[in-house]
Amino acid sequence: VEASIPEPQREAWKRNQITSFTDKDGFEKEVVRHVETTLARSMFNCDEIAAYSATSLSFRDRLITHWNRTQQRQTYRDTKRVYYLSLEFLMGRALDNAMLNVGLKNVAQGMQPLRTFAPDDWDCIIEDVIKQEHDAALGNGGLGRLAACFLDSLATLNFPAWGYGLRYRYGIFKQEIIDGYQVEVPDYWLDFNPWEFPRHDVTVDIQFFGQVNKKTDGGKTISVWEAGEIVQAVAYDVPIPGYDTPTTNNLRLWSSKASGGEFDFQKFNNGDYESSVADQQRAETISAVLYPNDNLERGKELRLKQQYFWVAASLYDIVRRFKKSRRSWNEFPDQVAIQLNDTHPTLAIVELQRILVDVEGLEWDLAWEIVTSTVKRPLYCFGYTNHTVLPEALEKWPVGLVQHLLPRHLQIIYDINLFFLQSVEKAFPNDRDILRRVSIIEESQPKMVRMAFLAIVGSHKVNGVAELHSDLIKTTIFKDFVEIYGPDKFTNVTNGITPRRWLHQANPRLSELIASKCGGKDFLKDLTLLNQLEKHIGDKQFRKEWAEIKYANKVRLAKHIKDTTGVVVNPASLFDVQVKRIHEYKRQQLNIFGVIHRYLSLKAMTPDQRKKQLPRVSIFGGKAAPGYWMAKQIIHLINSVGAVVNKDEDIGDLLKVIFLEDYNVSKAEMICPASDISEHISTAGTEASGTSNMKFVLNGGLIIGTCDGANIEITREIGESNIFLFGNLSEDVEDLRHAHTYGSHAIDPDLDKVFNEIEKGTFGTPHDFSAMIAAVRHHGDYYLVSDDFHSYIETHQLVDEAYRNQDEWVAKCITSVSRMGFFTSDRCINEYAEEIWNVEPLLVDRH
Ligand code: 7GP
Repeated sequence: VEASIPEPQREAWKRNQITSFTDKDGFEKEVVRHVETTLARSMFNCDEIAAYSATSLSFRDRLITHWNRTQQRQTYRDTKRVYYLSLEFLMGRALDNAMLNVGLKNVAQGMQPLRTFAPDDWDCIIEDVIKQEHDAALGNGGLGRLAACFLDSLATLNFPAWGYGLRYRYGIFKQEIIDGYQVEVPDYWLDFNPWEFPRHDVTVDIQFFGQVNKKTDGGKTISVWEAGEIVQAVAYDVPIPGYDTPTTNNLRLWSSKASGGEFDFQKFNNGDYESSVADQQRAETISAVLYPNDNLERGKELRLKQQYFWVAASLYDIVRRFKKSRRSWNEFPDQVAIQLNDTHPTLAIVELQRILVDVEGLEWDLAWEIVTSTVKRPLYCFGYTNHTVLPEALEKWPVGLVQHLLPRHLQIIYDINLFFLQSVEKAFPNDRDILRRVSIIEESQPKMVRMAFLAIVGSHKVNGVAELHSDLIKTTIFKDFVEIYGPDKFTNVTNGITPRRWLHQANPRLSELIASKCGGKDFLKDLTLLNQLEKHIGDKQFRKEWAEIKYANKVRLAKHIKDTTGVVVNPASLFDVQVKRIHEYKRQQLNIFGVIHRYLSLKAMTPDQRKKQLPRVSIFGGKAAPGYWMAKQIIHLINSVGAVVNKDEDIGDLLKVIFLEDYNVSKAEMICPASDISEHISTAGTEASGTSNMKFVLNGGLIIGTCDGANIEITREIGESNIFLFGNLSEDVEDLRHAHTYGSHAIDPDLDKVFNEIEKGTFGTPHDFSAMIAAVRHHGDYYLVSDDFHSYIETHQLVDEAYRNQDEWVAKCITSVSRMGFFTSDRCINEYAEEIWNVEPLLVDRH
């Protein structure tokens, strides 16, 4: 590449090359420069925000040079790249991560210049600066956070990889709790965001609506899609630094804008002011908000528009990059691996086929061989990851809506389906029903496009996210496809988390202690090295330090609880945590019913008996989708129980019930290290994997859980004696549900007492909670709350007993951490790279 630049220019660039800071002095100089010149402030008005801004800009400068070099290197070598398409990237804060990954957090510690510039009463320390940053909350829950962990691992392992997503103006809403109820407040996060780079020169025109016309061109009939509306996609790039490597990958987020400028001046000049603004606003609406549903699909037109807008812009970009290499089309799967994060980007399959056939003029069959990577083996183009078996989350779009919005795509979907069904018919000539079952078009009223089926037909590999989940998709929702394609198309990649953020950043003291026993920080890049901890379990001093760190983390959380809720909790209590999206299948209702049971038991005791009880703090957190009424009732019940229990003088410290407002990534970083036991208690077979279970164990907490998702593999790794499992098994769920519906459904007597207490009005107006109770008593108890209640309560008693023996408890925690190596997202990415993408790492030289 360099050779194309004339010698004198090249020399001038080299001579003037930017040198990044490497020490405290260099860093402080940069901070002062940014405060003065970039922010146009002085030492007299340098507040916390300015300190954050200048620190970020200084680290950002460092990242940019690495980022540029990484991109140049990847372009020059032109090896296969991974494109991770995800509607959600739940990134959290960037500054701390950038400092740690670059390896220079120490130079920022102390912040000498800002300390001097700041007012006397402000003790400027780096932790306060970090807290100024607004979370980048472009996601709902597990699916979006997984994408963020994967980006961290892709960069750390030096894979040439890009993320593609949407730049929502509003991320997931901010949750406030008012009078015990959730209230949603918009999350405007873009006020000052130093981590994104607008690329006003990288734009794509995206079309919608209109009609398809046939034209003949040299004896060939081609389809021409005449647009009804055109919207412009503008790229915003976010650098993704790897840990301890110069590799800095790119996350490209698309923002929507009216095509052809701000607004239609013609209309404006003709006096049609309202309509000129309306067009602009309609265009900008596409990337305006993240849909706030987790594990639920609502089938809204704007959502489909978002999907196509993002997919079309990303594919245009990918194809443009591929075409620069002047290779032949059948090398496309050799250069490009596209991972579909759930079915949201499935239209990418259709869009690529459209580009190849309509725009590039390829024959249908050749184009389809390229799309499905059957053109030459083993080359992989599309891979599809499924994240849920919940029927309400499986995406389906009405045929009429697709026809209206994307007329040409509907034709292509019908053709893909036709050829697919013909091949199925050939393979299963005696099975008429299979065609109905596997058709991409569901013959319902109205007809629907089944996105998961389209994703399977167009992908080379389909994976689930934990062993049980991957087995379940093969035996339930995608069973017929295993028959059709054989089992090899389906695989498992158990989820993982990045230890950089979820151990080193969230729990720096524990990370240091571990490093001192594991021969340094290498475990952050090879998490299996944690196994060296096990030989130190007998070391009393080590166990003591371990316990001290946990206690300090609990003190920090207790302070946050006091500051935000006013409730004082004793850090010596057992901290019992359930933080995740609120959902009936995740069963926060089971947890709060269990808490009520504990409260009633305590109330029934004599003061002497009470003295022998173990104090507990039950901590909840999580957002409910704004339209999910039952989830909101669950939040209300938790807060109502807290309001009664927390001021009950008979109870005191023995039980506190806390609901933490606005759970998000940065709060998770504070909460995970402070947990003694965390709850992962979904109805067996419903939680695809779960990833917070991994975060809690990695931070030295134990878990209580069902035999579901990754809990099963965590148990296998850490040993059955280090986890508190309870409840019915996935294989029995169907029979139990059937028995509820058709047999007499006797409810657990202890749970019945809990319900009676709620109905007596102990926790406020009973009517507020009647639907929650009725779901169990009268509507079939779909989530098996009653079936699992007894086992749940008993297992919590085992937790109490185990916690009394602190020495053994700490030993269990250390043993568990030492065996968590498998759950790093680095292992996931290596598995994807090998089995699904067929890509190799590419090293970038250090400067
Ligand atoms: C989640 C699953 O519920 C969770 O079990 C898993 O750990 C996570 O994905 C990452 O694989 N699913 C979603 O967040 C979701 O919205 C519907 O799935 C598409």
